[in-house]
Amino acid sequence: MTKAPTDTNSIAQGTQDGGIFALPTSHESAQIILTAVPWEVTTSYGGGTSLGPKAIFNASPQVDLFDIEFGEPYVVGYHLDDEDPFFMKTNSELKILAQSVIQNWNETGSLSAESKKTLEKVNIGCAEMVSRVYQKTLSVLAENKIPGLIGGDHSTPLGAIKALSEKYDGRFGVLHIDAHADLRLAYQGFTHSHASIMRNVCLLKTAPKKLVQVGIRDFCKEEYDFIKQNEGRISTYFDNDNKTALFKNAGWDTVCHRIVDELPENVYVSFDIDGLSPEFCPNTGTPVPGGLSFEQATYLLSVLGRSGKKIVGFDLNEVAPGENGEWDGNVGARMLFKLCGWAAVTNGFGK
Ligand SMILES: [Mn+2]
Repeated sequence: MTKAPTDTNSIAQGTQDGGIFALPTSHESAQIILTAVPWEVTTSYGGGTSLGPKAIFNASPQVDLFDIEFGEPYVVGYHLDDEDPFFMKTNSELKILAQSVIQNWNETGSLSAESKKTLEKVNIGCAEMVSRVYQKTLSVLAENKIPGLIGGDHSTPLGAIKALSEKYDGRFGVLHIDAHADLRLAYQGFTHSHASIMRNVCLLKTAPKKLVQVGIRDFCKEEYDFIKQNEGRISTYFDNDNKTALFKNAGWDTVCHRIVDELPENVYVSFDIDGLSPEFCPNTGTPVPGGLSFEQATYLLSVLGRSGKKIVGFDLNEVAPGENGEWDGNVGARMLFKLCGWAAVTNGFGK
């Protein structure tokens, strides 16, 4: 079932006086700048990820600021910028159009002339979202701050990764934690589908030189073949292989070091919450059994954080609160705090 998002849920209408994690920060003083992109236009299954940023924000004051793994790097400031109203407004408009395209396709197996026009309109709107995220990320990077994005569905970080690709001339890697390979070419006709994000990353003019995927357990033959054709450039740690290693008594520490060793010096982390076991994200758009435990994911981040490599940016996406879902936001806020913390530590902030 897909719920139509409303435009009455922007973070600006949150109930708290403080910022995210109840930190009294400002854009000027903070070293990590978070951008909310409440967007789920091409969501194909469950809806609600456009409400993810608000759910994470609302749950965030619960997170204790002292962290046993990295102490108190939050003192460098994690600031959530005011939301660009374009995202929520356009998301509401385009999601209805995208659903009509999906419905036409599902019912007839092809697209009518009218649906093709609608599809074109959706694709143009999605390209505008990517462009806004790109411009925003460029401006954060120009201030020598670390960009973090809160989705929305997984189509949202493309513009951020594009900005980093240009800054580093492709000399960085993407650590992609997800249930899905997200390597589909224009899924359901949508150029900027959530299911195409990493394919679109690979298609960037200056693409990151390495993509390392973890937790992947839902993918089609086309995606599997694409991974095999791009050996060296793409390393996929399928959930099946990771679990087999664990069942045969390899330690998770060993698996994590293998994963992190594949990454270059500079790392962007793209974290789809459905990489975790569904018990940690019951309302996410496309949950899949299996996946990482919360601690396996945070341990992987800690191995990365202690490796001497640098987190140059990150996103957390596909968190959806559901009907009365405080839990998804709670898990999301805690994972976001870990991402912010390791990004701060690996950039030498807060030491
Ligand atoms: Mn996913």
